[in-house]
Amino acid sequence: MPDITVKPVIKPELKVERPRLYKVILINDDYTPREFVTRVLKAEFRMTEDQAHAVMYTAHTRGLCVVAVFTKDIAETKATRATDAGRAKGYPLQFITEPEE
Ligand code: TYC
Repeated sequence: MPDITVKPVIKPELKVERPRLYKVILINDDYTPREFVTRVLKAEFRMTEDQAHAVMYTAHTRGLCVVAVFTKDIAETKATRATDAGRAKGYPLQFITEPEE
């Protein structure tokens, strides 16, 4: 009898997880002009006038509005840049980030 040893070949399981996404949320305030909020949304989040106006108006009437979702780094960078644009003009405009469930 030939001595044959069969070695099991174990294929490593490839587990690739999606990166967790973060929401950028626009917060309403009583001071920042609507037109300025719309302009920041267009510039920082590449929205059309209509999209930006709809997001601004939702935050204005409901208190906040989810602007978009990104990976953590991009969400934080965009929220900071958009908040800083308001601060540069003396407005309390605020964009925050929050992980998606
Ligand atoms: N509430 C502001 C005003 O009446 C406009 C505004 C809208 C400010 C949305 C912030 O996230 C905001 N001038």
